[in-house]
Amino acid sequence: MTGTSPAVSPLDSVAFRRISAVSRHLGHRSEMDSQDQSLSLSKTAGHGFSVFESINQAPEDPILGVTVAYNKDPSPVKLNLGVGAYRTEEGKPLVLNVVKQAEQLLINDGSRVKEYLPITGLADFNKLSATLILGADSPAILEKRVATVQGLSGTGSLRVGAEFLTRHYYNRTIYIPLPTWGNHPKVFTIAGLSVKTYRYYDPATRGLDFQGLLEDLGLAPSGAVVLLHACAHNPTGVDPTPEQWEQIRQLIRSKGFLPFFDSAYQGFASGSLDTDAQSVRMFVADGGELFAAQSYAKNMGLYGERVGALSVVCKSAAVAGRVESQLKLVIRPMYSNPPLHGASIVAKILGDRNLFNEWTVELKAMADRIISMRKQLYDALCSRGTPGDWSHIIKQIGMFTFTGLNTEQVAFMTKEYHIYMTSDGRISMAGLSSRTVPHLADAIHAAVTRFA
Ligand code: KET
Repeated sequence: MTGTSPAVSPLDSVAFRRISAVSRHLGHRSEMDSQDQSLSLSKTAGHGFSVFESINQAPEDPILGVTVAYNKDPSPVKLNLGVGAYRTEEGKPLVLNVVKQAEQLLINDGSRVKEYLPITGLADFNKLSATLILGADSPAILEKRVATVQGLSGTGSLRVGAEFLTRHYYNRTIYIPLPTWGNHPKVFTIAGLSVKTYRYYDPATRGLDFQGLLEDLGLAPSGAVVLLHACAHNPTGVDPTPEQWEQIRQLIRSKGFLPFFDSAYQGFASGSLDTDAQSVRMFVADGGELFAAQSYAKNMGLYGERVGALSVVCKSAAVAGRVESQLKLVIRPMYSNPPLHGASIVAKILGDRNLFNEWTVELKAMADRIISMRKQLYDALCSRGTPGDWSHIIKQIGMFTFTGLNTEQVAFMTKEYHIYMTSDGRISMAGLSSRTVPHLADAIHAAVTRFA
């Protein structure tokens, strides 16, 4: 009770203090006599006045907001090529057969309970995840110098890694490619890192700006953290060649940078889990340290299960042990410990030779379908005589094509053709099917000829 007025309840007075603080922060309100404001608050309490009255409407997320807009569109021909989520030839979400089998095995196992996992997650899952990305014969694993914790898919793993770096690493600047996945700068900034960019994509060649990359990283202060997409760079679909990776590795090591790999598409780029992990493994082979965030959203289709991992490759087992102890202090106040179900599915699949082999076949089929969509879209544009060179559609790799379409063309395609994609012209090839390719090709043709 403030005691200023008998009409003001304790709740009102708390609410008043919060509103005043927020208002001062936002600079929204003019100074008002506090007693008057308490009284006016008490009058309106229970009649629709919210303590959040002055809050602004936030914009939709640039990627997930595309799905929100798509869902509102009643058109029968609408097509969602926004979010990177795999669809079948029939345009339906896919639950992998191995995932169904693993879930059945889990259900049939009467000994399973729903106890909390440790802060670091499911131990088997962590071991198997490190092996998946680093390779079974990785010296770092054999020497026990990898600290792995289960994370909330790729995003959560990146976030935990970033928070750890803010607390324990001397250089709090992270260099991210330009462009990159739209959530990267947000995740790293909110974790307390300072975000800078390095050139990555050259719109003129629709390929890697390798010279720009080397120049920008060459000028970065030693010790900086450098974010690298392990494969299938999002949104560009442009990856360095193995020779270019080797040059990047030499530069990173010579300047004492700390590489932080984001591996959200292992198996999706080439169809091979090992090929898509080569970049990471090169950096482990030189004995240096690194971070790697893994996601099972795409390669196992476990999007909504939120299952991923963060591995920190260290110089020694002793350091890895201490790093793990500190990762626990990051995780505990954030979400306490990770969810059980998704990690149990992954551990079943990775830990069983037959399920693992079946998974690689299903994964390859998804990757191949995407590659065939690239060919079909490319052919469809060629046969329409659509102005421009569209060969980047078949050269780019992974889930996305970075079409080169501009914001105006994208808006036109959404309005006139009900095709939904991110405003930077990225399309998810995994959302296409043989049935929908002609519709997309018509739309691109119309957009390109109308807005040259
Ligand atoms: N890294 C990259 C490069 C990435 O593209 C995504 C997801 C993630 C991490 C995180 O995924 P998670 O579901 O947290 O494991 N990208 C797609 C979905 C999204 O934006 O959330 C996308 O770009 O469409």
